[in-house]
Amino acid sequence: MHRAVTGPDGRPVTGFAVDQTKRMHFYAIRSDLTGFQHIHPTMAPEATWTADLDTLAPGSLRMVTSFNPGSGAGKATAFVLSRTVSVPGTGTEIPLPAATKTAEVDGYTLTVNGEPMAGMARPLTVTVTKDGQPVTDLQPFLDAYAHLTAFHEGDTAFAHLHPTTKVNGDHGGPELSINAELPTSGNWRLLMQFRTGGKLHTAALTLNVG
Ligand SMILES: [Cu+2]
Repeated sequence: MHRAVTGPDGRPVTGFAVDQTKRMHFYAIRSDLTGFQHIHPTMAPEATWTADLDTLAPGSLRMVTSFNPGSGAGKATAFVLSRTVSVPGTGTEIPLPAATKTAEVDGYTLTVNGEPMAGMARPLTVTVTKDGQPVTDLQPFLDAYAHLTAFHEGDTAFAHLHPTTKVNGDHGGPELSINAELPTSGNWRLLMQFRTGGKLHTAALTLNVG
């Protein structure tokens, strides 16, 4: 896939600020909030961005990009652009799992505590354990011990949650503090990415926001 970002003057934007170690973050999610992909496109000299997506299942897909122009009118402003694309074929919608406090992935258990409220910044904690023991060897991923992305049920609205835990070497965990600010109430699919032993893991759960 190839695309350019066009500025208010109609010209391609070529200067991008680094945010969480990357100049552009790109996400894809299906309308049923499955099939999450988070990748980092690369920019060619003519300001065209290229991203390699995994194979897409048929159905409706939301694509989201976030970036900070490094100059011009939008300098230092975080932009989120999104569009919906249709992947041809017969797709199956998977019902959204019920809201839970825990998610399992690759032998890890992530427990989310807190009471997120729509439109308010609220603290959440994510605790990472493995075989019942606290995990303390989280490695930095994009300048944090976890990268959390959330998509709203129904309209696939996008939100990004920021860990406030400072990064200091390969020994993050077991508890991560998150500043959760989700704009609307209802169910959000929360994708939690973290790294151990050089491997990236993605845990997911449904978070209910009051
Ligand atoms: Cu990213």
